[in-house]
Amino acid sequence: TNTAGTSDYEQAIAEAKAAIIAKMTLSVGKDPGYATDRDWFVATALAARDRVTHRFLGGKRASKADGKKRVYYLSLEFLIGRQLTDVLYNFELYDIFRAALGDLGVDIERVREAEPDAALGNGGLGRLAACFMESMATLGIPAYGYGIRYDHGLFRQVIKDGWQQEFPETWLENGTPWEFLRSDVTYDIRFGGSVETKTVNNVPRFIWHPSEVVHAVAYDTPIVGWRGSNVNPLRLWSARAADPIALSLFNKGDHVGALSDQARSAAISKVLYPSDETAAGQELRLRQEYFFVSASLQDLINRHIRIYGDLYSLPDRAAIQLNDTHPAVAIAEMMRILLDDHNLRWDEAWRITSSTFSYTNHTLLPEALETWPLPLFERLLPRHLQIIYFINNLHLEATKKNFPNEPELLSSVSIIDERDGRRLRMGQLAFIGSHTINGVSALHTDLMKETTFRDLNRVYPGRIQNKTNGITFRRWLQQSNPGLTKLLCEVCGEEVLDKPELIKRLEEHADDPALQQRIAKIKRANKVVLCKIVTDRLGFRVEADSLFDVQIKRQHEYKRQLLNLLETVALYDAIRSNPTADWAPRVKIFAGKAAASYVAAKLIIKLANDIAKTVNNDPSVQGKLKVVFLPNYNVSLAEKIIPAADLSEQISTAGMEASGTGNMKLALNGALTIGTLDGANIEIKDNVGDDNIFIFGLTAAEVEERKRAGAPTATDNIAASPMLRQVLDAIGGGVFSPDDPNRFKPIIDGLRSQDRYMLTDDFDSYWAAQRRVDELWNQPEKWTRAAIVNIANMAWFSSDRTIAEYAEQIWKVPV
Ligand code: 26Y
Repeated sequence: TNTAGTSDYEQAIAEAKAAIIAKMTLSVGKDPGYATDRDWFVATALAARDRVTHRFLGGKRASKADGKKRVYYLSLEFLIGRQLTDVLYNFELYDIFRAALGDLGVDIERVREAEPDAALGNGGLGRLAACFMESMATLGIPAYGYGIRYDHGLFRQVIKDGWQQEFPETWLENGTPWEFLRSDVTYDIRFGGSVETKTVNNVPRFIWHPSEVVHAVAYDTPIVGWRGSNVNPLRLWSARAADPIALSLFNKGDHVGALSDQARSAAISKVLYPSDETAAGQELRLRQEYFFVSASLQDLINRHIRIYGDLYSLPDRAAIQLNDTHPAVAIAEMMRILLDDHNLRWDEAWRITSSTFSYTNHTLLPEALETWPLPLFERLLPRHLQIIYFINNLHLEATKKNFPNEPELLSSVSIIDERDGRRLRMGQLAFIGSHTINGVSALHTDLMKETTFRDLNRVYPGRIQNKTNGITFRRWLQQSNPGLTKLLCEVCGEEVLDKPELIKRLEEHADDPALQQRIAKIKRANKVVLCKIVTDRLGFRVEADSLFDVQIKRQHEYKRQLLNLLETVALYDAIRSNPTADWAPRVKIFAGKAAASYVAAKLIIKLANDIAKTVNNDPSVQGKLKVVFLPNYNVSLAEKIIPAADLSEQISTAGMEASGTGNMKLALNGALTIGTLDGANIEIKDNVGDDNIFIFGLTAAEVEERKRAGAPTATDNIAASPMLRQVLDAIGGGVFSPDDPNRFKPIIDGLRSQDRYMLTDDFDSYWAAQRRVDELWNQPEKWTRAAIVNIANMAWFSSDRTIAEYAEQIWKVPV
């Protein structure tokens, strides 16, 4: 209680109320009586932002003063989602603001929902960057995220007649209250032209005469760490033409032509490439990559010189992390700046560069490894190509010296792929220019060493490290599952919010029926919320007592949503032919977007929807099986599905999913995993124990062996499985597409001939694992016990642990 006789809590609510009303009136410019949900969101966000800003500026002054090493996280994607709850929750203001809004007659849930998702990413890689930003702020690591401020994030998915349609996403339509425009932080980004060679005092100098200049303008979004400990900027670049309008053209009457330069420049930050795992070889994408890399390096070098005077100490004061190869041109850009702008000697420049950069690899799929056609790269970045040639020559010379009798080695470690049309391999460039390269799960890192980077690992041994991914528990547990969080605080102590390892205490009570009932009740409440979303969006009901079996992730063949659909059809048949057996009543829930140009993945979405239509309208499986495809999967929808899930589908072909992070979010929220021994599933299994996870299918080594041997073939597999044969016949014969019986023939033909992702090898084992799921589900105490053991053993998957490892072992910054 304070002097005025009100409690601090009441006073905090009164202050929040006054702040929100002031923002509504003075910044939004509305009378609260006429405010929309969106107005309330803006006013609330601005009131919250004021608190952040004080901390933000405070934090910056502090780190400048003590000369700490900074981390720069370069990523073409940051999949942030909504920020209001993140900010309020991490500042421990959520309850106060909820009460303040409540007093004003406004439901905070509705205010929350008025915020559009910042969907500046495709999937796992982008969301990982967002979790990492939050963890770096939480651990007090001075860090900048650098990326692109896309006007349009990942497309909005609409399902029409079962088909995916893509519509532009418009998160910035009405501006965003979170960002600060820094118009004073603007850099010239140059493209094209030619390179002039001069000799000055017997030293060759290279002068780049670009043909085009675009401006990069900074926008900062503050990222708040847990308990407001620290605030770091996410600095996103927006592209502008150097000249906003060609006035002479305009005055001559060419009103559109006068703006064409502006349009061409602004195109760079217009849209996120909606593609993951397939190399998008477009010129615009290379322009995007260089654009944000050049702006970010100019910015961090300016900062370094301002504080430390010269660039020799850069590696001691800056660690630059490349999130996949998308920013790998940074290696060449750093060399260009050091050589051409600062006149450093090559070996000095190379020492600085290669001791500052490190690179994370997120995939080994050949189609996802970025390469650029040499002519395109040369046209856009002629000076950078020269530098890359030089890097490559030195690297090949050294390799030749160290491995004199292995000429084949040279072609495999070269940055230039000479095979079909000469191409630049960005993975090779990133590897050679980095002091450390990391994979994102134990298996993935092992496979890096054995496959894609085997030869580079011989040439530069010891550079590859593992850093198993993690997720921020603030968003994926505390905010998205308040019911479970409350229970964890009670059972494990409040400190669990700061020390996730204390979740382990839950396991002591795994056999306690009272605890089991509470956990089951929390899960059921979360499922009721999801049921309402299903009814609102799809117009039919699902039963909260069914097993919620979820597969939520980008739509990709290697992730094998199709395997899940085959099992769905088999189950549908089996239930109809044996209706009285002990089937666990299930709702199969799918959500995920396919890249707009990915025809095969889009056809699988259609198949899911066609199967859903048939199954959901068949009275003979009522109460036993439902199929749901929730459209427009995004971070916000994930926050609703994950706490409501009972079963987590992680069923990629072993060796293909680098890590997965949805697998971690689901297990942390008490879903049991059905999965292959792939990516981080293996480490989840190691943590939760074999009895609390449903593992099936070939191992990565067995997959390799079968591919090598070419046997058994899909034909052999199908011949050996009557159930699989029946499923393929049904789908291929048009049972789910009577209006177009041949619709799914390409899918079925693909399975019968090639079966690139080995669904036919794993089908029977998957079916058997699903029946083990049924069996456990029918013993609710045992199921809940397993769920408890899962939750209790997930602490290691906190991104705080991951980031602490990066900090200690890669960046060498204190935590
Ligand atoms: C080359 C370009 C078109 C491209 C664009 C985006 C290539 C790849 C990507 C995105 C890849 C991605 O999201 N990878 C995922 O990274 C996660 C975080 O490490 C992993 O958990 C997940 O297994 C992996 O597929």
